[in-house]
Amino acid sequence: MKCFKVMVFALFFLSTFCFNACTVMQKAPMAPVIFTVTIENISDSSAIPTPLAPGVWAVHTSPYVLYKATHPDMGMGLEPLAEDGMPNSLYAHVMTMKNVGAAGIFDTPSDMDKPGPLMPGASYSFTVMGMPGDRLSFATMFVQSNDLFFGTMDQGVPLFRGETPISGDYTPQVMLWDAGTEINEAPGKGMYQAPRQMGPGMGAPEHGNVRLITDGYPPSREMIRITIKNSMHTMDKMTPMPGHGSHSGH
Ligand SMILES: [Ca+2]
Repeated sequence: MKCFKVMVFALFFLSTFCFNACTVMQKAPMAPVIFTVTIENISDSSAIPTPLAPGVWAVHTSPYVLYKATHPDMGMGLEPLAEDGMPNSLYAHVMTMKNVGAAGIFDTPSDMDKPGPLMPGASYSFTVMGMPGDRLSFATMFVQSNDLFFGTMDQGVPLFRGETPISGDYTPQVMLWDAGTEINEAPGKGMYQAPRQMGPGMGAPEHGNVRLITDGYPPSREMIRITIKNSMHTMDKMTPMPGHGSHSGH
């Protein structure tokens, strides 16, 4: 009788193991999903109409690749992006980070055929690929400022909920940040702000931290709109990425 019980237990164990093993073996690996990100400048009807500037995006696996709230600028190129709308330095540094799978520059407005600032009414658009666990970060200068930029929350926006890719309006997850590198003047009026200064890098140093900024500025949702749409295309259906300056580690 004891031997019979052992045999029953063994059969139960083996059948359970086999079921689980077969279940795992039958689960196909997930292919990367393509996301189209659109940044619309809707500031023309706000209290401070402003151009936006060419910016940087990154898809990454751990947070804080572009900046971290309450910490100083990491010295990787956020300052020229935030003060002068120059994204190349930040892009070059982000590309070298091990936890960044892909990065790029967005710089060509929807109504233009060459790179330039994003005027009110226009949009930047770019595509990224992501897998579960990936996050998206980007930053673009608020041009009528000394060192302000619109950017994702500092941890980045998770591109999946579980294994489901996100899609929709993600404006609430994009904020107005102060890079903490240059003293602020009144928006749209300062002589050291990009439209009026004599050259890049001008203005009084701030030696502050990257921080959210709200006082004296319209809500972000009145100035910028972010949509992220996924297409469940797999890599073998992928079309070439538009624009320049992107690489992929996936
Ligand atoms: Ca500042």
